[in-house]
Amino acid sequence: MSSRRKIAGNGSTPNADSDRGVASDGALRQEGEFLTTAQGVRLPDTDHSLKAGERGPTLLEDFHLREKITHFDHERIPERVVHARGAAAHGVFESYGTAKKVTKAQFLTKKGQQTQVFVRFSTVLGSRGSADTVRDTRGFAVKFYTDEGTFDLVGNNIPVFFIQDGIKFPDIIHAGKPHPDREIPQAQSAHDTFWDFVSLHTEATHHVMWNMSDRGIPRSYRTMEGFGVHTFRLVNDSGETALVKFHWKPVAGIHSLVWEEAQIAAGVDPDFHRRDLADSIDAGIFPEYELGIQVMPDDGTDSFHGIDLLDPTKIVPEELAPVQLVGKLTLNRNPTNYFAETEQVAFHTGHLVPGIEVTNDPLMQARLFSYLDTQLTRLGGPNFAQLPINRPRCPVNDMFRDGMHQHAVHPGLAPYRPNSIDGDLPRPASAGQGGYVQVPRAIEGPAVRANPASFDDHFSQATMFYRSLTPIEQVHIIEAFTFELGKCYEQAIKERELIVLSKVDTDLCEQVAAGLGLPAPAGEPANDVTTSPALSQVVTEPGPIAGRKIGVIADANADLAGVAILRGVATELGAAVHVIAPVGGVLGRGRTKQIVERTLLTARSIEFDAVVVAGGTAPTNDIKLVLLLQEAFRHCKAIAAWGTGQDILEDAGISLAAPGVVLGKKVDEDFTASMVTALGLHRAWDRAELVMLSAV
Ligand code: HDD
Repeated sequence: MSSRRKIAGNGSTPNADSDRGVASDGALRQEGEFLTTAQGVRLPDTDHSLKAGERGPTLLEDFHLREKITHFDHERIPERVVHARGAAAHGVFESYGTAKKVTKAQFLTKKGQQTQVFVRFSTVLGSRGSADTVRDTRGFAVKFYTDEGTFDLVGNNIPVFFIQDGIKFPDIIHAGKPHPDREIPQAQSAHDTFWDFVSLHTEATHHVMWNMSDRGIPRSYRTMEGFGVHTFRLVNDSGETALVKFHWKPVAGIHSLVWEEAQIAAGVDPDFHRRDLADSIDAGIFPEYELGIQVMPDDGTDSFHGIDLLDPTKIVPEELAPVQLVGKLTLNRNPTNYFAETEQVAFHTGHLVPGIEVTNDPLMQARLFSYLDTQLTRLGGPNFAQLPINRPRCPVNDMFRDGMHQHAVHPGLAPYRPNSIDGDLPRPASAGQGGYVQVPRAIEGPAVRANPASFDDHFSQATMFYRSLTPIEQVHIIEAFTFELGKCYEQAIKERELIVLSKVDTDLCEQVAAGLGLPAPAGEPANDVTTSPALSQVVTEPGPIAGRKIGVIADANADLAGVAILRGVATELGAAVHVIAPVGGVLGRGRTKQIVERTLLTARSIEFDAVVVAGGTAPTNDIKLVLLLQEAFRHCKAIAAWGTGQDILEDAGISLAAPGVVLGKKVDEDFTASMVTALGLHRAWDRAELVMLSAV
């Protein structure tokens, strides 16, 4: 925290070299002790405008007033047309060296090589100020500042996309954004235009299944997968090519919220994911993800086991092409300034380095145009690559000149090639000199607006996804469809979407129809799909608990020594303990002293992965405590109590015999071990039926 507050420079000599404010990473810093104008002139007062007398009108000559207001008037830039709401972090990518056989991209080939990265996570539909936990796809965009130039992997947390051709992108986004008349609903797909579009464009079905699944409401950015979505062409040192899909695997495991939690969080803490990311990094619990690749032969067919690799609505099941791990990403530094870094970072699918090439996927092809284009409006001109966050960390000599916001002072006379004035520099680089030389590929065919026949299969993988999930995950999908379609006004749209679902899975369709009070249409879902167990995110073995939050209810009478032991065990494993008491302050003293970080007024269950009642805590009839415990119980989180804390659980209506409820006489090894296991399992899904989580 404190590092954010540092002010550099002593300000005694405004023009001293050390005080010019240009840092080693090229970023302009605001430094110096004294308040100045933008021109560096020191100011005596910024609270009173220059007036003709104390009660007189303001004078036009007040250059400070005009400069201050003018700058303020222009502080905002257009938000991203999609993915406007985001949070980001700096980090480092370390290569395992295992990708060498498929790519010559240096940042992937050398074992142990470290590359600086900047990662921005986002939702898609909401505006910049919208809530984090809405049901939506999440962006997972990674900028690798490699020695060979910047590589951007602009992916999502869902491995497929709504549409097969980028020409439909404005249409799907128009449909998903708020209705144009009243501009509601914000950051939601639960409205008529979204369901109108996806029921008419059935290629969206597979992506919609993922959105309606738990993947649409991740627990945190730390616990979601990332996917490059498209198939890329990788080229190795010998010029051999392979078709590859990129995956990010979170070390903390893949975990989601439940829908009620997501809804509560959207109101109680709209910054839920943003806060979690920043707090984790501040606490030294660095989010980590392993980069993996699925490698398919580049045999000229652009398909693998009958799956069209150019169709971005299809995955390659991990059982057919295992994900091979090639490196690890660690996010270890929060941005210093949201606007300068997170807002101004500009990703582009065309930011590629030698060894990584694109394919003919028509969605990818359109993206290659859109990302560069959008920055011109968003960042106000063609020189956005000079902004500190976008600046490559390798030599740049592009012969581009001038334009809005030009920061460089270019020497020389001849920004053209060849030239006889500037020593014929800069020179073109051959492939051997690190030049980006595309692998020659034959391109032919008539100019047509048409898809290959293989793109017509809109349902088989949607069926595969649904049938690969566990029953509780399927229940969540049924509930999500029932909720979202239940928010639509147009009967015809609901009926059309039910026809779509009838082609995915009969039971799914019937249950959603029952929830909507509509007849289920008969469909013909594929029966012969092979399931892919890797698609389920329910864990059967306890995973790591780093980054998890445990809320401990206690008061001055509680067994604070027990709280201290629990805190010690949790901290050792990277989890955090927060004491929740009826009122704020400090409990106890000495080695067992506990600072009250939340009161019953400021705490809500959604913040915690587990809630524990400390032995000795006095019973209270505060309804907020009952709500806290019941919510955590209903959301199938680990619940625990020791000693007389068990009575408080019972008083709140918690069944002590329910799965995932950990009880003990005191905080001993058995108790803490059971807690760690319960937390590592993420949820006690066996409890779901008991708590009627499912209305279906
Ligand atoms: Fe996109 C932003 C991911 C299809 C056009 N996209 C954007 C961001 C992510 C993605 C993560 C936010 C980047 C950031 O944090 O700044 N987009 C995807 C994925 C897609 C996809 C995974 C499909 C596989 N996008 C897509 C298409 C188009 C765009 C088909 C247009 C033809 N996307 C944009 C954009 C954005 C953008 C308009 C808005 C802001 C920006 O680019 O910088 O150009």
